[in-house]
Amino acid sequence: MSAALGATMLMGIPAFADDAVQLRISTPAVETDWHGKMLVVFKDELEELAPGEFDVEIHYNASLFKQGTEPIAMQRGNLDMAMISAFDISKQIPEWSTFTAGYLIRDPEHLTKVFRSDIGDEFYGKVADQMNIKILDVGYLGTRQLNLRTEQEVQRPEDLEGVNLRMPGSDAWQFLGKALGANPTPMAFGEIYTALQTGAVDGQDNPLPTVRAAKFYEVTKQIVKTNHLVDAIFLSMAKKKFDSLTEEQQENVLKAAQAATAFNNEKRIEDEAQLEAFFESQGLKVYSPDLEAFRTHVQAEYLSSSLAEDWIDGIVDRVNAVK
Ligand code: KDO
Repeated sequence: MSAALGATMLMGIPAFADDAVQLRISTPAVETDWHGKMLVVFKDELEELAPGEFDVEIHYNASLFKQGTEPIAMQRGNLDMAMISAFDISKQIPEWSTFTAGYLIRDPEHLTKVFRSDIGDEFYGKVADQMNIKILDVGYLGTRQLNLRTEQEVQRPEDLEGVNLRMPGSDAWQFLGKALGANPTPMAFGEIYTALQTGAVDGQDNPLPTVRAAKFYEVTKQIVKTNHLVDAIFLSMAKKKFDSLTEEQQENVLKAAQAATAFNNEKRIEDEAQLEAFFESQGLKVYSPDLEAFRTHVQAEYLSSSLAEDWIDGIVDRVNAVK
């Protein structure tokens, strides 16, 4: 033990061993959103399971890597961990765009069951083999809803014609915006608030807990509960890093990841059930549109798209069959 470490321990201040494994995590999330807090749970849980063995550093607000560049940063050995989306993965493994499709996954329970089934094993295996990224667990990011600064009521996809809807910057995200009937505009998460405030965009889509955590309700007038995507976030580690851990450390990392996603999922589901009242108290209109019209339109757009050409035969039926 080094003299410095010995001295710090004597003072009762937790210290990391000289050889603690550094885990740097980068995320565009704000610290107060549930998946932001989920990373703290991961860190604390790991510290409890393996005191002093890991030095977890969390970087919020895309301060370390730009949104969407995390997989490449992990692949290049510049980043240890991130929460990546099916959209990020589909850039490198096209069949993953299956999980970017609107109205496929039914609810958070279905999401967890799908990824803890043989479908998850198969799709995670591809990410490990083709991207050198180890998915530790799936978390529920929430069900995406439309959140607009305009006042015109939206009941059907036609009502979104000409509406400039901010969507994250990748083809698969832009496709989702188009499939909803809107005019999608690519933009990083960190730029949304100002864009809504200045009118550079007419709206954005995100799950309700994120609309609150990022304060988008301050600069918008309505929430249209389209439920268009039951969205996932995959807590992941560079495979090289994961493989460098001892078997016991790997087990502890996986346990900590599961505790973290369980915390996130529980809080998020609880919040989604009660946030409507909060937004109304802030003066927003919150309502359900013609869901059948949205579902039919979006599903037809996906099934006839070039994205679906890359989907594995029978995957939609397999996902639907998970009960
Ligand atoms: C967003 O940019 O709208 C999004 O919700 C996309 C997700 O995949 C994820 O990157 C998320 O932002 C960030 O974690 C910020 O909450």
